[in-house]
Amino acid sequence: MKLKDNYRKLEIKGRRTIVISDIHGEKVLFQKLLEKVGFLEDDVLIIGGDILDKGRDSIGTMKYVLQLLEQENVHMIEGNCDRILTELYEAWLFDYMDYRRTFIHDYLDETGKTLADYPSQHNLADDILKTYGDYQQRFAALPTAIETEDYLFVHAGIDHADYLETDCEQALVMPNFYEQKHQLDKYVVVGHYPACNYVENGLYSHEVKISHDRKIIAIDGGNQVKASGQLNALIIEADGTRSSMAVDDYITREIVQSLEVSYQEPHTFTYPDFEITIGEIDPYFTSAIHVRSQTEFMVKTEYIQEDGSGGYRLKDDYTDMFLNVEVGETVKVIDDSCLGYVLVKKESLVGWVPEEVLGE
Ligand SMILES: [Mn+2]
Repeated sequence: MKLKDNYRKLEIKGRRTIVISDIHGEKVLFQKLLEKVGFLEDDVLIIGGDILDKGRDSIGTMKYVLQLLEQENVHMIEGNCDRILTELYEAWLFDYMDYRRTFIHDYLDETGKTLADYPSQHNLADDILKTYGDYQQRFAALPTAIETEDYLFVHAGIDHADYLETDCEQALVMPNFYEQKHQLDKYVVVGHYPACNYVENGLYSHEVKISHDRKIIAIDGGNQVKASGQLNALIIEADGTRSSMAVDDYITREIVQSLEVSYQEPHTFTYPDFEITIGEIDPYFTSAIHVRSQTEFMVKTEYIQEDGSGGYRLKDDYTDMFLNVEVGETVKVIDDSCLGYVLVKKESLVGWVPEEVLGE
Protein backbone atom coordinates (compact mmCIF):
# COMPACT_ATOMS: atom_id res chain seq x y z
CA MET A 1 0.00 0.00 0.00
CA LYS A 2 1.15 3.53 -0.80
CA LEU A 3 0.74 6.62 1.35
CA LYS A 4 -1.77 8.04 -1.15
CA ASP A 5 -4.07 5.10 -0.34
CA ASN A 6 -4.00 5.64 3.40
CA TYR A 7 -3.68 9.27 4.40
CA ARG A 8 -6.12 11.82 5.70
CA LYS A 9 -6.46 15.56 5.18
CA LEU A 10 -7.23 17.74 8.15
CA GLU A 11 -7.71 21.46 8.65
CA ILE A 12 -6.07 22.85 11.78
CA LYS A 13 -5.61 26.52 10.84
CA GLY A 14 -6.66 28.77 13.67
CA ARG A 15 -6.66 25.99 16.26
CA ARG A 16 -3.92 25.20 18.74
CA THR A 17 -2.49 21.79 17.86
CA ILE A 18 -0.62 19.44 20.18
CA VAL A 19 1.51 16.68 18.64
CA ILE A 20 2.78 13.78 20.76
CA SER A 21 4.37 10.57 19.50
CA ASP A 22 6.04 7.43 20.84
CA ILE A 23 4.08 7.22 24.08
CA HIS A 24 5.17 3.57 24.31
CA GLY A 25 2.82 2.30 26.99
CA GLU A 26 3.30 5.26 29.34
CA LYS A 27 -0.29 6.29 29.97
CA VAL A 28 0.50 8.22 33.14
CA LEU A 29 3.32 10.22 31.50
CA PHE A 30 1.02 10.95 28.57
CA GLN A 31 -1.71 12.21 30.88
CA LYS A 32 0.85 14.29 32.78
CA LEU A 33 1.96 15.85 29.47
CA LEU A 34 -1.61 16.62 28.37
CA GLU A 35 -2.12 18.32 31.70
CA LYS A 36 1.16 20.26 31.40
CA VAL A 37 0.28 21.61 27.94
CA GLY A 38 -3.24 22.39 29.16
CA PHE A 39 -4.97 20.33 26.49
CA LEU A 40 -8.57 21.47 25.99
CA GLU A 41 -11.42 20.47 23.70
CA ASP A 42 -10.78 23.49 21.48
CA ASP A 43 -7.30 22.14 20.74
CA VAL A 44 -6.41 19.54 18.15
CA LEU A 45 -4.41 16.55 19.39
CA ILE A 46 -2.39 14.49 16.93
CA ILE A 47 -0.87 11.26 18.24
CA GLY A 48 2.11 10.34 16.09
CA GLY A 49 2.04 6.56 16.48
CA ASP A 50 3.78 4.01 18.71
CA ILE A 51 1.45 4.14 21.68
CA LEU A 52 2.26 0.48 22.49
CA ASP A 53 5.21 -1.55 23.83
CA LYS A 54 8.39 -0.81 25.80
CA GLY A 55 6.68 1.07 28.66
CA ARG A 56 4.75 -0.13 31.66
CA ASP A 57 1.10 -0.09 30.56
CA SER A 58 0.42 -0.76 26.90
CA ILE A 59 -3.10 -2.03 27.48
CA GLY A 60 -4.07 0.95 29.64
CA THR A 61 -2.53 3.36 27.13
CA MET A 62 -4.36 1.69 24.25
CA LYS A 63 -7.74 1.90 25.98
CA TYR A 64 -7.15 5.51 26.99
CA VAL A 65 -6.02 6.62 23.51
CA LEU A 66 -8.85 4.82 21.74
CA GLN A 67 -11.27 6.50 24.10
CA LEU A 68 -9.70 9.91 23.34
CA LEU A 69 -10.08 9.16 19.63
CA GLU A 70 -13.85 9.28 20.10
CA GLN A 71 -13.46 13.07 20.33
CA GLU A 72 -13.61 14.95 17.03
CA ASN A 73 -10.45 16.91 17.92
CA VAL A 74 -8.21 13.87 18.52
CA HIS A 75 -6.41 12.10 15.66
CA MET A 76 -3.82 9.37 15.42
CA ILE A 77 -1.51 7.96 12.77
CA GLU A 78 -0.12 4.44 12.95
CA GLY A 79 3.34 3.55 14.22
CA ASN A 80 5.29 0.34 13.72
CA CYS A 81 4.86 -0.70 17.37
CA ASP A 82 1.08 -0.39 17.09
CA ARG A 83 1.03 -3.42 14.79
CA ILE A 84 1.74 -5.92 17.54
CA LEU A 85 -1.82 -7.29 17.48
CA THR A 86 -1.33 -8.24 13.83
CA GLU A 87 2.07 -9.77 14.58
CA LEU A 88 1.02 -12.20 17.31
CA TYR A 89 1.65 -15.23 15.11
CA GLU A 90 5.06 -14.06 13.82
CA ALA A 91 8.02 -16.38 14.50
CA TRP A 92 10.29 -13.56 15.78
CA LEU A 93 7.87 -12.37 18.43
CA PHE A 94 9.15 -14.35 21.43
CA ASP A 95 12.77 -13.34 20.71
CA TYR A 96 11.69 -9.70 20.64
CA MET A 97 9.86 -10.20 23.94
CA ASP A 98 13.13 -11.33 25.54
CA TYR A 99 14.60 -7.85 25.28
CA ARG A 100 11.61 -5.53 25.17
CA ARG A 101 8.54 -5.27 27.32
CA THR A 102 5.51 -5.64 25.04
CA PHE A 103 1.74 -5.58 24.97
CA ILE A 104 1.92 -9.35 25.53
CA HIS A 105 3.71 -8.96 28.87
CA ASP A 106 0.89 -6.65 29.94
CA TYR A 107 -1.65 -9.20 28.78
CA LEU A 108 0.03 -11.99 30.79
CA ASP A 109 0.18 -9.75 33.88
CA GLU A 110 -3.48 -8.82 33.43
CA THR A 111 -4.59 -12.46 33.17
CA GLY A 112 -2.15 -13.83 35.75
CA LYS A 113 -0.74 -16.26 33.20
CA THR A 114 2.76 -17.03 31.91
CA LEU A 115 4.01 -18.25 28.55
CA ALA A 116 4.25 -21.72 30.11
CA ASP A 117 0.44 -21.78 30.37
CA TYR A 118 0.17 -21.90 26.59
CA PRO A 119 0.95 -25.03 24.58
CA SER A 120 2.04 -22.83 21.65
CA GLN A 121 2.42 -19.25 20.50
CA HIS A 122 -0.63 -19.89 18.33
CA ASN A 123 -2.80 -20.55 21.40
CA LEU A 124 -1.54 -17.40 23.08
CA ALA A 125 -2.26 -15.33 19.98
CA ASP A 126 -5.78 -16.76 19.72
CA ASP A 127 -6.38 -16.00 23.37
CA ILE A 128 -5.23 -12.36 23.09
CA LEU A 129 -7.33 -11.76 20.00
CA LYS A 130 -10.39 -13.16 21.73
CA THR A 131 -10.12 -10.24 24.15
CA TYR A 132 -8.47 -7.57 22.00
CA GLY A 133 -9.46 -8.46 18.43
CA ASP A 134 -11.70 -5.39 18.21
CA TYR A 135 -8.76 -3.15 19.06
CA GLN A 136 -6.78 -4.75 16.25
CA GLN A 137 -9.51 -3.59 13.86
CA ARG A 138 -9.29 -0.06 15.17
CA PHE A 139 -5.52 0.09 14.76
CA ALA A 140 -5.83 -1.29 11.24
CA ALA A 141 -8.14 1.62 10.37
CA LEU A 142 -5.60 4.30 11.31
CA PRO A 143 -4.16 6.50 8.56
CA THR A 144 -0.41 6.33 7.85
CA ALA A 145 -0.19 10.10 7.51
CA ILE A 146 -2.23 13.21 8.27
CA GLU A 147 -1.74 16.23 6.05
CA THR A 148 -2.75 19.72 7.10
CA GLU A 149 -2.33 23.12 5.45
CA ASP A 150 1.26 23.51 6.66
CA TYR A 151 2.33 20.09 7.92
CA LEU A 152 2.53 16.41 7.14
CA PHE A 153 2.47 14.10 10.17
CA VAL A 154 3.90 10.61 9.66
CA HIS A 155 5.52 8.17 12.10
CA ALA A 156 8.98 7.68 10.55
CA GLY A 157 9.31 9.46 7.21
CA ILE A 158 8.46 9.81 3.51
CA ASP A 159 10.17 9.14 0.18
CA HIS A 160 12.46 11.92 -1.01
CA ALA A 161 10.73 12.19 -4.41
CA ASP A 162 6.93 11.92 -4.29
CA TYR A 163 5.60 11.57 -0.74
CA LEU A 164 2.31 10.08 -1.93
CA GLU A 165 4.24 7.16 -3.42
CA THR A 166 5.88 6.28 -0.08
CA ASP A 167 5.39 2.63 0.79
CA CYS A 168 3.26 2.59 3.97
CA GLU A 169 5.54 0.06 5.62
CA GLN A 170 8.55 2.32 4.94
CA ALA A 171 6.67 5.33 6.31
CA LEU A 172 6.60 3.53 9.68
CA VAL A 173 10.15 2.24 9.90
CA MET A 174 12.64 4.29 7.87
CA PRO A 175 15.59 5.36 10.04
CA ASN A 176 17.35 8.75 10.15
CA PHE A 177 14.66 10.67 8.28
CA TYR A 178 15.66 13.94 9.94
CA GLU A 179 18.94 13.84 8.02
CA GLN A 180 17.25 13.23 4.68
CA LYS A 181 15.53 15.46 2.14
CA HIS A 182 11.97 15.64 0.84
CA GLN A 183 10.17 17.66 -1.82
CA LEU A 184 7.14 18.83 0.14
CA ASP A 185 6.66 22.55 0.61
CA LYS A 186 5.57 22.01 4.20
CA TYR A 187 7.10 20.71 7.41
CA VAL A 188 7.15 16.94 7.92
CA VAL A 189 6.72 16.02 11.59
CA VAL A 190 8.05 12.61 12.60
CA GLY A 191 8.65 10.48 15.68
CA HIS A 192 10.01 6.91 15.67
CA TYR A 193 13.71 7.75 15.99
CA PRO A 194 14.87 9.59 19.12
CA ALA A 195 15.83 13.18 18.28
CA CYS A 196 18.89 12.90 20.57
CA ASN A 197 20.46 10.65 17.92
CA TYR A 198 20.70 13.68 15.66
CA VAL A 199 23.61 15.25 17.48
CA GLU A 200 23.95 18.98 16.85
CA ASN A 201 26.95 20.97 18.18
CA GLY A 202 28.09 17.92 20.15
CA LEU A 203 25.11 18.15 22.50
CA TYR A 204 23.06 15.27 23.87
CA SER A 205 19.60 16.83 23.87
CA HIS A 206 16.14 15.28 23.98
CA GLU A 207 14.52 18.53 22.82
CA VAL A 208 12.32 18.56 19.70
CA LYS A 209 14.67 19.17 16.75
CA ILE A 210 13.70 21.40 13.86
CA SER A 211 15.56 21.65 10.55
CA HIS A 212 14.42 24.74 8.67
CA ASP A 213 16.59 23.78 5.67
CA ARG A 214 15.09 20.35 5.27
CA LYS A 215 11.66 21.27 6.69
CA ILE A 216 11.64 18.38 9.14
CA ILE A 217 10.66 18.31 12.81
CA ALA A 218 11.76 15.30 14.92
CA ILE A 219 9.73 15.07 18.10
CA ASP A 220 10.62 11.70 19.67
CA GLY A 221 12.14 12.47 23.07
CA GLY A 222 13.47 8.92 23.45
CA ASN A 223 10.81 7.98 26.01
CA GLN A 224 11.37 4.34 27.15
CA VAL A 225 14.26 3.96 24.69
CA LYS A 226 17.02 6.19 26.07
CA ALA A 227 18.32 6.21 29.65
CA SER A 228 17.56 9.95 29.90
CA GLY A 229 14.54 9.99 27.55
CA GLN A 230 11.38 12.07 27.90
CA LEU A 231 7.96 12.45 26.33
CA ASN A 232 7.82 15.55 24.15
CA ALA A 233 4.89 17.60 22.89
CA LEU A 234 5.18 19.88 19.89
CA ILE A 235 2.75 22.76 20.26
CA ILE A 236 1.57 24.66 17.20
CA GLU A 237 -0.34 27.74 18.32
CA ALA A 238 -3.42 29.02 16.48
CA ASP A 239 -1.23 31.77 14.96
CA GLY A 240 1.28 29.17 13.73
CA THR A 241 4.08 29.78 16.25
CA ARG A 242 5.69 26.66 17.63
CA SER A 243 7.00 25.62 21.03
CA SER A 244 7.52 22.40 22.94
CA MET A 245 7.12 20.90 26.40
CA ALA A 246 8.26 17.64 27.92
CA VAL A 247 7.69 15.35 30.89
CA ASP A 248 9.64 12.49 32.44
CA ASP A 249 9.75 10.87 35.85
CA TYR A 250 13.37 11.12 36.95
CA ILE A 251 14.23 12.31 40.44
CA THR A 252 14.64 16.09 40.77
CA ARG A 253 17.57 17.57 42.74
CA GLU A 254 18.33 21.18 43.57
CA ILE A 255 21.63 22.83 42.76
CA VAL A 256 23.34 24.13 45.93
CA GLN A 257 26.61 25.31 44.40
CA SER A 258 26.96 27.23 41.14
CA LEU A 259 29.38 26.06 38.52
CA GLU A 260 30.47 27.66 35.29
CA VAL A 261 32.60 25.71 32.87
CA SER A 262 35.20 28.06 31.37
CA TYR A 263 35.59 26.41 27.98
CA GLN A 264 34.57 23.10 26.48
CA GLU A 265 33.98 21.48 23.15
CA PRO A 266 31.38 18.81 23.91
CA HIS A 267 31.07 15.47 22.13
CA THR A 268 28.17 13.05 22.04
CA PHE A 269 28.15 9.53 20.67
CA THR A 270 24.94 7.57 20.22
CA TYR A 271 23.90 4.01 19.46
CA PRO A 272 25.15 2.05 17.59
CA ASP A 273 28.60 3.68 17.16
CA PHE A 274 30.06 2.63 20.49
CA GLU A 275 33.55 1.40 19.57
CA ILE A 276 36.39 3.23 21.38
CA THR A 277 40.09 2.87 22.16
CA ILE A 278 41.32 4.02 25.55
CA GLY A 279 44.44 5.35 27.25
CA GLU A 280 45.51 4.55 30.78
CA ILE A 281 42.49 4.01 33.05
CA ASP A 282 41.79 6.88 35.45
CA PRO A 283 39.30 6.44 38.31
CA TYR A 284 37.26 9.47 37.13
CA PHE A 285 37.68 10.20 33.40
CA THR A 286 39.79 8.21 30.95
CA SER A 287 41.10 9.62 27.68
CA ALA A 288 39.64 7.79 24.70
CA ILE A 289 39.17 7.89 20.94
CA HIS A 290 35.76 7.28 19.39
CA VAL A 291 36.68 5.00 16.50
CA ARG A 292 33.97 5.79 13.94
CA SER A 293 34.52 9.57 14.12
CA GLN A 294 38.19 9.43 15.18
CA THR A 295 37.38 11.93 17.93
CA GLU A 296 39.44 12.33 21.09
CA PHE A 297 37.37 12.76 24.21
CA MET A 298 37.26 11.96 27.93
CA VAL A 299 35.01 9.11 28.94
CA LYS A 300 33.61 8.65 32.45
CA THR A 301 35.46 5.49 33.34
CA GLU A 302 32.34 3.61 34.41
CA TYR A 303 31.02 4.00 30.82
CA ILE A 304 33.86 1.88 29.38
CA GLN A 305 32.91 -1.71 28.63
CA GLU A 306 35.01 -4.57 27.28
CA ASP A 307 33.64 -5.62 23.91
CA GLY A 308 34.43 -9.32 24.38
CA SER A 309 37.21 -9.45 21.78
CA GLY A 310 39.95 -7.53 23.54
CA GLY A 311 38.65 -4.06 22.62
CA TYR A 312 36.42 -1.52 24.31
CA ARG A 313 33.05 0.08 23.74
CA LEU A 314 30.81 2.68 25.39
CA LYS A 315 28.19 1.01 27.56
CA ASP A 316 25.45 3.40 26.36
CA ASP A 317 24.92 6.69 24.54
CA TYR A 318 27.58 9.03 25.90
CA THR A 319 28.20 12.75 26.26
CA ASP A 320 31.32 14.36 27.77
CA MET A 321 29.54 17.68 28.30
CA PHE A 322 29.76 19.41 31.68
CA LEU A 323 26.67 21.45 32.50
CA ASN A 324 26.70 25.00 33.83
CA VAL A 325 24.46 25.17 36.87
CA GLU A 326 23.31 27.88 39.26
CA VAL A 327 22.18 27.74 42.85
CA GLY A 328 18.40 27.30 43.03
CA GLU A 329 18.04 25.54 39.67
CA THR A 330 16.75 22.01 39.57
CA VAL A 331 18.05 19.13 37.47
CA LYS A 332 16.91 15.56 36.84
CA VAL A 333 19.21 12.79 38.03
CA ILE A 334 20.01 10.31 35.26
CA ASP A 335 22.93 8.36 36.74
CA ASP A 336 24.31 8.84 40.23
CA SER A 337 26.25 5.58 40.35
CA CYS A 338 29.61 6.97 39.17
CA LEU A 339 32.61 8.16 41.18
CA GLY A 340 32.54 11.90 41.95
CA TYR A 341 30.23 13.02 39.15
CA VAL A 342 26.52 12.69 38.43
CA LEU A 343 24.90 12.55 35.00
CA VAL A 344 21.95 14.94 35.01
CA LYS A 345 19.46 16.51 32.64
CA LYS A 346 18.69 20.21 32.67
CA GLU A 347 15.95 21.40 30.31
CA SER A 348 16.31 18.42 27.94
CA LEU A 349 20.12 18.69 27.82
CA VAL A 350 22.21 15.90 29.37
CA GLY A 351 25.63 16.37 30.98
CA TRP A 352 27.84 15.83 34.00
CA VAL A 353 28.11 17.81 37.22
CA PRO A 354 30.40 17.20 40.22
CA GLU A 355 28.35 15.52 42.97
CA GLU A 356 28.97 18.34 45.46
CA VAL A 357 26.82 20.81 43.49
CA LEU A 358 23.70 18.70 44.14
CA GLY A 359 21.60 19.11 47.28
CA GLU A 360 19.65 16.32 48.93
MN1 LIG B 1 8.45 3.56 15.98
